[in-house]
Amino acid sequence: MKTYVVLAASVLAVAASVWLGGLYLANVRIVFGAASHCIDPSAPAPHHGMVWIPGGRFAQGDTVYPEEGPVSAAHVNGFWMDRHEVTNGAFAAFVAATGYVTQAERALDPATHAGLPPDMLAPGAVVFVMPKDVHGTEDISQWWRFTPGANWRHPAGPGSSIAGHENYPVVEVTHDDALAYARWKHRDLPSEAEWEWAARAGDARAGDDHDQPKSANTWQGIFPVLNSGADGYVGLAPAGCYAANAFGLYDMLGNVWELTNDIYRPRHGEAPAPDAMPMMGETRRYVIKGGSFLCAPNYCMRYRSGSREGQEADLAASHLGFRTVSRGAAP
Ligand SMILES: [Ca+2]
Repeated sequence: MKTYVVLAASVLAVAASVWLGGLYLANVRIVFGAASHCIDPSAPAPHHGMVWIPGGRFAQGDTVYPEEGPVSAAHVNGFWMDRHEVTNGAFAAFVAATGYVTQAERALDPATHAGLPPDMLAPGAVVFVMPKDVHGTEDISQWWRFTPGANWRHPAGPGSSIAGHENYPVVEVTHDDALAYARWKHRDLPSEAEWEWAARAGDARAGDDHDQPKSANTWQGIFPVLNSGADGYVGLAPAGCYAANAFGLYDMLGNVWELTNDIYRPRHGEAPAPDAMPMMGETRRYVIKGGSFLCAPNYCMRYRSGSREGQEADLAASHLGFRTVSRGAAP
């Protein structure tokens, strides 16, 4: 039997949603630190906020965790890509225009989720809650909580809000939600290779720099109990607060994990694992990329272009978002 706690085990980065006295403080800005200025997502930009990613050949993958290998030759054609993660404001415009209801706002069908306890069939999502202390890092239920009522409007559960956070990345969305948004924009989600090449920003070699990036929203300190906020944020950051890469893309590493359109396989070039295919009581998994603001040197060193995880298709999480691509003509 596969519970949602186990399902969430593939999601190794963690959301820093801090609850204190009932107040949601996930996105508190730390005034010290090295965060640069943030972009204005509403500012005019070519091709509706997208940048052109030229095609290229590159060595896909990395060597830190088994699922990143083997490093394999890959090629992608040129495409347009959102220069930053899709924001709450942009997603709200989509919902207002279409009436779309996200998966976390709907109850699960017990017929397709046999074995889940009733309270986990309720509308909700998984939320990171920073523990005061932990007993090792094997048991992720020490900081991940399935939270009824958590969704993109209430990313830490009932009582939390995105008010004033229109420029923050939308979270608690699933692959279906992200794809629905993309289709509404006449766009698509990136493939894993497209995403990785875009994050590589023209460097065709497999990454040999495995250090924590200096300009990205990641976790400084000892995960999951101590985050110094040295990068300027202890939780989510607004989109575009750190230096863009050479392609002009913001937050490809860190801030939120980003959904792709590729079904997760345990290794590059291998057939889908049996558990990657939908089975009774289980859900398909999709590749997510880039790590999140919860990736730390002592846990989940996935703040790299070659890192990857498999995310359950219908499981929304407080550290997971997306950006879109368009395979239109070159500029
Ligand atoms: Ca990101």
